[in-house]
Amino acid sequence: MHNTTEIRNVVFMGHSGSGKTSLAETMLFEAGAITRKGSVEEGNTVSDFSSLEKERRNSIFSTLMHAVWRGNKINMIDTPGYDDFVGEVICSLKVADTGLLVVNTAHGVEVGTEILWEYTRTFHTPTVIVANQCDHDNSNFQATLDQAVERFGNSVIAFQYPVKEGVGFNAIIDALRMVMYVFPDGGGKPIKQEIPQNEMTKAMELHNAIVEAAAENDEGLMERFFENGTLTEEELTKGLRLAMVHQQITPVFCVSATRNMGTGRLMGFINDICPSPADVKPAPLENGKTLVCNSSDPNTTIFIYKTMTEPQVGMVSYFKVYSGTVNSGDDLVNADHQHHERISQLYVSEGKNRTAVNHLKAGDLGVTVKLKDSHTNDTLSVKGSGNVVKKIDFPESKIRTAVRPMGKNDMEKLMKALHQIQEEDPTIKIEQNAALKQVLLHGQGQLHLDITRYRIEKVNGIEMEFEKPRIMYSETITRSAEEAYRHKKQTGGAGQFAEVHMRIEPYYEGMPDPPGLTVRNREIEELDWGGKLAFYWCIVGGSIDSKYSSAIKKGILHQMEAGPLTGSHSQNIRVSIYDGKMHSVDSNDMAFMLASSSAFKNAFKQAGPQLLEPIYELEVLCSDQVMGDIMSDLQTRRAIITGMGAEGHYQKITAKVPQAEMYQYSSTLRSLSQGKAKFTRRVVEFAPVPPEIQARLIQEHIEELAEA
Ligand SMILES: Nc1nc2c(ncn2[C@@H]2O[C@H](COP(=O)(O)OP(=O)(O)O)[C@@H](O)[C@H]2O)c(=O)[nH]1
Ligand SMILES: [Mg+2]
Repeated sequence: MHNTTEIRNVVFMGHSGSGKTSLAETMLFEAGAITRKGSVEEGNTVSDFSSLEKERRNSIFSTLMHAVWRGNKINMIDTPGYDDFVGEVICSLKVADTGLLVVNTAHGVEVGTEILWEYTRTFHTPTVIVANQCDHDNSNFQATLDQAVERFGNSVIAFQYPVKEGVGFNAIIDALRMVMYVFPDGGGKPIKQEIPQNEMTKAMELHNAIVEAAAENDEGLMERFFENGTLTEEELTKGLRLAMVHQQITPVFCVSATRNMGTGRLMGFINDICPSPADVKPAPLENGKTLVCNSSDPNTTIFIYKTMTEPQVGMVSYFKVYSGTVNSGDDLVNADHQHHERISQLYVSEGKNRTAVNHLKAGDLGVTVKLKDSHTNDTLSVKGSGNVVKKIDFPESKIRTAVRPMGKNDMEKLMKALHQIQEEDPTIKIEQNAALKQVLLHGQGQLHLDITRYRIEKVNGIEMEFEKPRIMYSETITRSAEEAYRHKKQTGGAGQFAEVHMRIEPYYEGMPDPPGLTVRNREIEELDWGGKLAFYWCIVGGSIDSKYSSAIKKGILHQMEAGPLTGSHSQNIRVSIYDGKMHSVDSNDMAFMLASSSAFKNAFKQAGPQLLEPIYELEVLCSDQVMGDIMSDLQTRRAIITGMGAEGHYQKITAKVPQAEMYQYSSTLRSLSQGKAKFTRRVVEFAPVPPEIQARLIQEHIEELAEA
C-alpha cells in the first residue's frame, strides 16, 4: 500500500497518433511492470487491450495502469485522442494530478492539442508537455516548442532538447540536470555525458530560466536565488512543484516512445517533481467547500470517474480515493441517493488485469466491482460525511441518429443495452422521442455512434441500424381566416349536433383583441411541444353554452398536435370562437370537439400555413487551409454564415444551418479537414421552410397517409 505522498496520478493526453499508448507501454516496460514491450501495430499493448481497440489499432477507452518507480506508485491513465471520446479524457483529467500532453514533433501543436490544453486549464491540472517522436524523419522539436510557447504562453519552458533529431536521434540535453543523455541503439538506460561546449550557452540559458521560474513562487527561494545565483536541488524541487501546481510552469521533455529514449528520465521527473495528490489544491465539493486529500481522515470518500460493464463480471467501477483510506469490505453510502454500497473487493488495475488489494489510501486510484446502484460521477462516502465531490460537466452532444433494432421484437432489449451504455458513457444520450416516433442516440461524433453500435452488437448481441432522424418540423399560419363547421349525425335514436364558427390568427405576445368581436374569456395555453394556443371565447347571446368551451378547445388542441399540414405539431395560433349553434338534445361534448377540430383544420389551410424547421447555430473551428472547403460545403446546406474570423490560431466560422441539412456532418467535416476541425451546434430557433421544400414535405405526408 502506498502513502499519499508516494502516489503520482498522470493522464496521457494528446491528438490521436501522437504516441500516448506507445509511451505508456514503454514506461511500464522501463519500470519493470511488464517484461515484454508491446506495440500498437501488433495490437498487444497493455493499454489498448479491448478487441475493438486491437482491431482498430487505436485507443477508444481510457485505461488505468500503474508502475512502481523508485518506491513511488505511478498511476497512468491512457486516453483516446479522437474528440469523439472526449468524455473518457475529461473523466481521467478529473482524477489526475498531472497531465502529460503528448505532442508529435513531426506535426507540432494540433487542434486536438489545443483543446486538451484548454481542459488542463479548466481542471487546473499541472501539465508536462512531452515532445514525442523525436526519432521521426520529420521531427522538428524547435518548431513544436515555438508553437507551444506561442499558443500556451510563457509558462512553457524546455527542460530538454534533442541533440540530433530524426533517424539518427540518440541524445538529449537535459537543462534541469545539466547533463547530456546518450542512448544505446535499442534505447533504454542512457549514458550520462558532459554537455558539449557548443551546446553549453543554450543549455545554461534554459537552466537559468528554469531556476528562475522555480524561485518565482516563493519569497524564500527568490532570496536564496539572488544570494547564491542558483538553488540547491531540494529548493529547486520544492519551487518547481509549486510552480507546476499553480500552472506557472509547463516543462517540456523530449522522448522517442517507440525507441525508448527519454522515458526513464520522464518517469524520474514525475517521481521527483510532479505533485502527489497531497500537493495539489484541495478538491472542490458540490457544496462549495473543498476536501483535503488526507489518508487519516475518518470520512473516507471515493469518487467514481468511470464505469464499464465486463462480460462475466458485470459492472466495474474505477475510482479515486479523495480522502481517508478505503478497505475491502467497507460499507459506504452513495451521496446521491443514500443507498449503501459494499466495497467487497478492491483492486489496482493493470489494463485488462486487476490485482486484489486490501486497502487504498487517499489519492490512489483503484477499482471495485458489483456496486449495486452507483455510476460515473457518483461519490461514495462514510455515512453522514456530507462529502459530494464536484461532478464532472460533460460536453453536450454534437451529433444524433435514430436507431432501430433489426429484429422486430428486440426494441426492449435494445433500450436496455443503450441505457447501460449511457450509464457508462455520460457523453451518450438516449432519447425516446414520442413526437418523432423514434429513438434517438446523441453522441460526440460519427465514430462515437459507430463504436456504440459495435458494442451493442458485439457485447449485447443485438443487431441495430441507424436511420436518419426525423426533423421536428412545426406548423403555423401567416394570416387570419374564418371557418364555420357543422357536425351533424342522425343514426337511429340520439343524434349528434354541433356548429362552431371560429377565426384563427397568427399569435404573438401582446397582440390586440380581435377586431369586431367581444372577448368574454381569454386562455393562453402553453403547448407541450413548444409555442402557444390563445383560446378566446367571444360568444354573445348564448349561441353556444360556455359549458362546451373546454370540449371545443380540446378539439383544437387535438388538431394542433396532429398537425394539419404534415403531421407536425402546430404552434402560436389564436383561435376566437364567435358563433355557432347547439341542439337541446343532440348536442354534447363529443359533437363540439369534432366540430371545432374540423373547423380548425379547414381554417388552418386557408390561413397561409407555414412549416417551420429547427435551425442550428453552428460553430466550426478550423485551420486557414481548410476554411474554404468548409465554407463551400456549408453553402450546399442552406447555411447562413453569421460570423467568420480568427480565434487564437484558428478560424472560427459561425452559421445558422437547418437541422435537416446537418445529418452526418461530423463525418463530412472530418474528411474535409483531415480531422483538424471541430464543431459544436445547438438548436436556437425555428424558421420558415423554403416553399419548394414545404411543398415536397406536404406531398410526402399525403403519400405517407395513403400508405398507412
Ligand atoms: N517513429 C516513432 N513512431 C512512434 C513513436 N511513438 C508512437 N509512434 C507511432 O505512432 C503511431 C501512433 O501511436 P499510438 O501510441 O497509438 O498513439 P496514440 O494515438 O497517441 O495512442 C503508432 O504507429 C506508433 O508506432 C515514436 O516515438 N517514434
Ligand atoms: Mg492510444
